[in-house]
Amino acid sequence: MKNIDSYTHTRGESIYLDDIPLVQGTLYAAVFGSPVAHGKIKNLDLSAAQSAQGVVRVFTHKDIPGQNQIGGIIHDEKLLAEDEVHYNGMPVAMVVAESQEAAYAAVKMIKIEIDPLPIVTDPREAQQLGLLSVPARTFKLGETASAFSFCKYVIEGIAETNGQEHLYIETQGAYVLPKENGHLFVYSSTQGPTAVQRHMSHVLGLPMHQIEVDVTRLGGGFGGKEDQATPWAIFCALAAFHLKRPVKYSLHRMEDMRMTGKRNPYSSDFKIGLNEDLMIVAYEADYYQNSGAAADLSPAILERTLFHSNNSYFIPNVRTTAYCCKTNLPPNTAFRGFGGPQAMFVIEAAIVKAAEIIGVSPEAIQKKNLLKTGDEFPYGQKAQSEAVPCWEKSEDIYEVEKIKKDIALFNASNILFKKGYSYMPICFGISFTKTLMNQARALVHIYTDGSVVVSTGAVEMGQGVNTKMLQVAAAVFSIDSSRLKINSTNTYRIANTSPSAASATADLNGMAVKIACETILERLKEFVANDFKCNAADVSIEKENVIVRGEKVMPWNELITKCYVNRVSLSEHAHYATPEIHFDGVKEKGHPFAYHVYGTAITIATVDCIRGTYEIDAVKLVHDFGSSMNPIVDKGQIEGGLVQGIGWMTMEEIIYDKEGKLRSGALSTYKVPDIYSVPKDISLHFLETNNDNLAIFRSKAVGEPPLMYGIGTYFALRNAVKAFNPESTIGFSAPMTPEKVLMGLYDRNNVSNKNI
Ligand code: LUZ
Ligand code: MOS
Repeated sequence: MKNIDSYTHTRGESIYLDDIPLVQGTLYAAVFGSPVAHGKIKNLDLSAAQSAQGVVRVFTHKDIPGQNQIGGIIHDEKLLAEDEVHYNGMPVAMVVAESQEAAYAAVKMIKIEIDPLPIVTDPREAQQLGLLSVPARTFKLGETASAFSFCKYVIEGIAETNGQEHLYIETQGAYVLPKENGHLFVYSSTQGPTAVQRHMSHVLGLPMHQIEVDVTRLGGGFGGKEDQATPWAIFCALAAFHLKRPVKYSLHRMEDMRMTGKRNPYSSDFKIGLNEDLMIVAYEADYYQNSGAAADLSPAILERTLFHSNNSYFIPNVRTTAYCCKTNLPPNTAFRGFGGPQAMFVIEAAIVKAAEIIGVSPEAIQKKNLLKTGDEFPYGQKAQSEAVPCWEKSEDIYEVEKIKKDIALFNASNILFKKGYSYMPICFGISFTKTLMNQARALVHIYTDGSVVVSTGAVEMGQGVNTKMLQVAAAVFSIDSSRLKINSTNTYRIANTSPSAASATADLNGMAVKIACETILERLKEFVANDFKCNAADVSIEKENVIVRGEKVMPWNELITKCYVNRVSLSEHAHYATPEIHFDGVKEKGHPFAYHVYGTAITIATVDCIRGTYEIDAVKLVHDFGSSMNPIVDKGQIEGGLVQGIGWMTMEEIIYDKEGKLRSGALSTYKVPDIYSVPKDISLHFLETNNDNLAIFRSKAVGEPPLMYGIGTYFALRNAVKAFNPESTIGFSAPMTPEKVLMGLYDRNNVSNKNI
């Protein structure tokens, strides 16, 4: 099925938050954020703002009727500051005015006096000071201490990854309409409609049934709207609640960049032990996660870091510890991969460093240690499928030996340009790590004309999930896609949704759609069987025709009309909960994932050794799709994820100064991949596998895994730098910006990105 949004997208007719026709009387909100990163509020002077032209009212925490609390996992985050501020940009007050311009103008008139408190921006420093949002967690398999003593090689090091700005094309925003009897209708650009509803209910002191959250689609989310869409919706709701007028807030890009959290930066220590056959025998890592000023989703992200410490490798002895370090930066949050990519960078760095010291190629170590079916992950789950087929297929179809020979030849005959390559195998666990979140619901109605409407908890954010939902219904009913429509995601139609996240949205909601459609189909078949005096098993629907014992007896719409006339229900609401998964957070063991997604990327890059600039020549992928439901949609996810991963690993550089002020807060200072930074060649091989029956129609989740292919780019570039300067001490600190490449080429102590 073609992406159902393609027609309106290409014509510019798709409706995003800012396209919703305004209701008369709409007011506009703007938030005043703290100008400093840490301190006690001595005085807040709102008088000028309050009397400014067009201003209706200025709100502070004192106007909150319920609890001033929006912390999702732990209750450590206020919607509006009370006595203290914890990061630069932390909301302190909100202006509501007759126009967006008036609201912004009044925000500038707010005066605040703050007694400064010490500012911490570095996660290791925070850990030293005991500033942890949650206690540290440790995963263990085997016994590392004794295992290291048997290793021929033991290598230690440090690996760091910086944050990443989500840069969804549509910024955060919401539009809240007060209805009768205290009912609030909420348009929100959120991945988590229920999260918005739940927190709004706490802050306003309203039962959840008073709050209806509705989402047609997002212009991108990438995790940035899993939790952090919530405050903007509550700001609008708070004003709508008091003023009984519609209130809208669609953030300016620079407000969004300054006030919202990003991918968590990590600084990590690793220790890897290998035997003489290059088998990895033991691995230890300590992850210092920069969580920012509140926990937000960081504790869950930290957990996923621990789940992915071994990437695609089997390691019999593992000890990993992760620290959720509290700093004076905006609370960092979910971002495609959710802590997994950060862990995978560390083990890849460990392998590359080990290879250099031992004097072998990294792929010699990588290949030897790939996961096989039955291997145990450090958290107790046994692999139900394996990393080997993708790797072997990539060697085979991409003629790797020739690639290596060509690169060697190129490097031998060029002085000013050098090429490097890398292998990047990936393994990503599919399911929310919190077992309870792995549930979804769907509502399916067939109307008397035979047309069908489907509602689910899935949020469309460009990933094509709505198209997949309709594919499921079309397949079960065997009807034409023109009969199908998807409804907006709405908390009145579908309650208690999990956010659209964890790559699991199509699986969870698709399974619910499948169950709903199958239940209706059974009723339809029973009706026909009754009518034709046969068994339901003798009845089928094929391409819009009812078939009884091989014969067409009536078309779809006639069937539907007859069922209606005979009072057969044509609607169903279904629930799906992933079977088999569980996790014990005390023992840190269990079976948290429905299945794993695998793949391998081979990356080739060229460095300009005078300028430090580079190009990605090719990324050649073999990806385990199971059996893709929609290869065009899935290819889009692979390409987009890859380029987003390359951006994170190369040019995207978030810089906070020592005062906790964002210095890369605009698109002029924060470079994201454009069409020119896309690899010249992206080859993609669809590997078909059929071991994972918890994927919808065996079509494996594809949202997050491809981002991690981008990690290969870091190592390909590093490899090219080493080809120019074998003595280079270039370390493992992403992003690999051209400046860092240049310093690596000429070996001026590699400078880490954390402190400027
Ligand atoms: N969100 C979440 C996620 O709440 N739990 C997860 O396990 C997860 N994984 C990936 C992305 N978002
Ligand atoms: Mo996400 S990082 O799947 O919201």
